[in-house]
Amino acid sequence: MVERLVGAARHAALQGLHGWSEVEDRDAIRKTYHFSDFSEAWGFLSRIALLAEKHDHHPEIFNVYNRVEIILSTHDVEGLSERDVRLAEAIDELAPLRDRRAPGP
Ligand code: HBI
Repeated sequence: MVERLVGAARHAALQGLHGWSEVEDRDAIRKTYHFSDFSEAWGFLSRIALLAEKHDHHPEIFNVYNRVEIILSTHDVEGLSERDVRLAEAIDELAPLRDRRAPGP
């Protein structure tokens, strides 16, 4: 049973993500990724589609040429859950370096 993320657990989960921010008018998170061109952006989207099926969790996707915005929330709880955090981390692993956390020392 998935639960809505609230309180300290929610705060910690959001702190652990890189480049994701809370959507203003609903309980969801968003991040924009940047690519050289449409083909690269679409390659990323194809990989996200496979990831979404693997996680049984599906993002909202907005694409304009070389830019991809992803919004994550969990329908089942009408808000943010651990499932969104896990998918956000997995999507980041597919992202170009410029949109990822800098590697540690
Ligand atoms: N994707 N974003 C999102 N939120 C869900 O609650 C969700 C999903 N994909 C599949 C899914 N739930 C299934 O577990 C069923 O609830 C349909």
